[in-house]
Amino acid sequence: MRGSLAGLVAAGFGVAVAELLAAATRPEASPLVAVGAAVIDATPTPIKEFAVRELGTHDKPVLLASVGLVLILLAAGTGALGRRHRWAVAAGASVLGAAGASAALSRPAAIPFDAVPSLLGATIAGVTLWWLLHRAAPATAAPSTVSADAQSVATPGMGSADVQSAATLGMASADVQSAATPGEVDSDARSGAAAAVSEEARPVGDFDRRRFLQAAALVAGGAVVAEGGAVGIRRIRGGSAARSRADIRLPAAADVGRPVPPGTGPGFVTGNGDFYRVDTALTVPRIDPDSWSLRIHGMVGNEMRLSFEDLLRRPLVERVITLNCVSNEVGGPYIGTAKWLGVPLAPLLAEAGIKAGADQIVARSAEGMTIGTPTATALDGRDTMLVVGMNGEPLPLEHGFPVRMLTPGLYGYAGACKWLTELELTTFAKFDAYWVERGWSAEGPVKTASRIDKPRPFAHPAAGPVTVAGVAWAQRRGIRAVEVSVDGGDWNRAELLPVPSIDTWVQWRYTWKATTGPHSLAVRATDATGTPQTATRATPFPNGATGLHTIAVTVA
Ligand SMILES: Nc1nc2c(c(=O)[nH]1)N[C@H]1C(S)=C(S)[C@@H](COP(=O)(O)O)O[C@H]1N2
Ligand SMILES: [Mo]
Repeated sequence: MRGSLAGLVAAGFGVAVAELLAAATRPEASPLVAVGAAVIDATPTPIKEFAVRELGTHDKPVLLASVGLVLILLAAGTGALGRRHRWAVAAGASVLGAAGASAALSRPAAIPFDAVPSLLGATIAGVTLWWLLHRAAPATAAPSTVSADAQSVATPGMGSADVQSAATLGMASADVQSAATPGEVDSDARSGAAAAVSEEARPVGDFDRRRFLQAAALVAGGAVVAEGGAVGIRRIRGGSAARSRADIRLPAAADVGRPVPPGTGPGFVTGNGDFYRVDTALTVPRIDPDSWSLRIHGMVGNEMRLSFEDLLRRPLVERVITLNCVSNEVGGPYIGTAKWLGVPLAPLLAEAGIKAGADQIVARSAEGMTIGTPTATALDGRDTMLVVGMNGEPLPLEHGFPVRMLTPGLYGYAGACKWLTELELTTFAKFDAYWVERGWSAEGPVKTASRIDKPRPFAHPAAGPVTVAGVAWAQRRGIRAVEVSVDGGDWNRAELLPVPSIDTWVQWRYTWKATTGPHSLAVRATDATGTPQTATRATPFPNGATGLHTIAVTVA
């Protein structure tokens, strides 16, 4: 127990100091975040899919808690083993330090310094544990003295005054007996005995429980102070990113495109707070727009570097565009539509001068994501842009502040890098981006799909006319028709509500004459080229789910 406790508080202190140093210098060097991020990157795609599906937005807290649990077990084990074998202290600290440091260094945007918080924290944890175990160790003395002293403790009234007072503190005699038994010094049964006995009268061979607990409490207090400091610094940093975001006055768009037409239903534009979020970032990157810059390099004639100001000085466009995630299951929630404000990418690339053969744009983000986008999609007339505003506000921190990319018609993993810092012109042959390395398709065009939002699955609508409604999407192609089938019967045309462009979802509705009993409702969309959506079920991996969204309802 004593060893495990020492291990826990020592590790807590070391980690807290490491977190404090990281918070004050490079947040990405935090050992917990770095290990968590390394775990995310190393996790096989099917397990990642499972986690996103089963845990949703809780996936990250669950991951961090798991990392914490492993740390707790390692720390307690090291402490317990370290009581007998001091080499275990050095070994445990080395393992933890190496894990944190190598995880931090493995981050794509790492610098050598990122190893320092982990190494320092592990050293502090090791030294602290050594010291605590030293305090927890029995005093050394000749065995004969041990039994003599022990005897006196065990026999109330026949020992020194100190021992007597110890015995009169209400200790059961059994406790005193066991405290007196050499070789049982590790047992928790002696509780209180050593604490009650003064330093001089302390039986040799026992340890000083009070002194140990005081030391452990001191270390635990240090951990709380350091962690509090880390949290405080993070909050100040986060606050300053949020403040600088709040201070930004985005210029008006020079070209506002087609607005959302009248006649769309509620929810056509997704509010920023309701917009789905999918990324691998354990902590939301907090970037100061004043120190942000974008580098355009690789296979270009003129390498460029633009500040946030430079970007805002260029003519901005405003477009309503639907963004969706390749990991979305049939009928799933990872899709949203927003009014985006941004700088068109094509003129920027023209200034940079793309070299022949550069068929891939690799976008890099502040925290090291890489997203590869076909160069053609920036040049074929679609509204591929560097986004600075979302629904009339600066880009929210979670959605890529200060600048993200957006490519209409591509899933997010292939065209929508958040927290953007770099665009490198290269080729698909030369470089695999993050998700492509993990088996996802190099190009990610959105597949035609549709979803029933009303009624909800397993709802109990009343018999009679029931409005069946939802969305369908095929960005870049547009939707020509949506049809609804009841109980596997004929396909009935749904009414389509107006849209601003082919790059947004379409809202549809169909009035169903519902009859009492259980029913299934299915939806299918046909894109504007006349191709119906694929009815065959496919998983999101490797290039987007297919299949018809079908729900069951019981009409009352
Ligand atoms: N830096 C970074 N950008 C990223 C990702 C990421 O993990 N990191 N995920 C991508 C994926 S898979 C999707 S679907 C979209 C989601 O954007 P949103 O969170 O703003 O909805 O961001 C894309 N951009
Ligand atoms: Mo995604």
